[in-house]
Amino acid sequence: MATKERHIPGRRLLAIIALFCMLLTVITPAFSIHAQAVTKITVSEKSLSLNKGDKVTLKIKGTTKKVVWGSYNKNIATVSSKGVVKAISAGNTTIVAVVSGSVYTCKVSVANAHTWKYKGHRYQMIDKGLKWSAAKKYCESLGGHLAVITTKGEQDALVKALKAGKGKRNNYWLGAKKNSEGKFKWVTGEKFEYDAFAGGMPDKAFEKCLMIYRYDNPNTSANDTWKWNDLVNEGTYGSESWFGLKNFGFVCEWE
Ligand SMILES: [Ca+2]
Ligand SMILES: [Ca+2]
Repeated sequence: MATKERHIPGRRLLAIIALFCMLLTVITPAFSIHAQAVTKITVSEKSLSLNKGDKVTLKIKGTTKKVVWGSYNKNIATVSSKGVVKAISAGNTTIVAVVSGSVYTCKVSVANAHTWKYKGHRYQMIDKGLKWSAAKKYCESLGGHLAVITTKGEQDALVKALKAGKGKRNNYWLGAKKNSEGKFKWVTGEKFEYDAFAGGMPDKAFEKCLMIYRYDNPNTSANDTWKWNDLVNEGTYGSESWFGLKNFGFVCEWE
């Protein structure tokens, strides 16, 4: 009696599982069709602003189908079969991805990178108005770090680039920040011994980040051209129009 009672729920369970499986078989294709109909296919970036030599990987979202990549102008930027865009020379082009006969696009603008080399290291000035902390991450995302200027020779190479440069910003971030004791530390851990501070700088405990002036700031009595200054992470000094992120760029360095 007890055995029978155990068997009956067992069979019912099997029957329910079987029915469920049958239902799944019927329902699943319907769901797939529905999913395909509503999933929008997109390119991971609608537009890219690159410097000559930059490489960025584009991805197609919303499909697992074969993607064929192409570039309207391969003299400006090329794209590999895996969606790796390489900036070749200054200008504008469009990268296209063809999926099942439909075309998806990403507009690419390439600028002449302002790069230079010194003792085997590569440097680049980037005219993007980022906070110091974001600029630090940006250089790291490119496999480098904010520039760490530890000798007069390295500073002279930077000054030469600023003199000759196409960079248009008043101020550029460098890779040092004050620690809890108010002492500047380079992001690479190199010793902070050499410096090229403007007269009277560093001057404020709350200004934790290091920048270099591209031109003389007319609001200070010292000649600041190509000299260093401590400033807040946000790149501002009160409401002084000399500062603010729109007047900032930064310098990346690669070992
Ligand atoms: Ca360095
Ligand atoms: Ca300062």
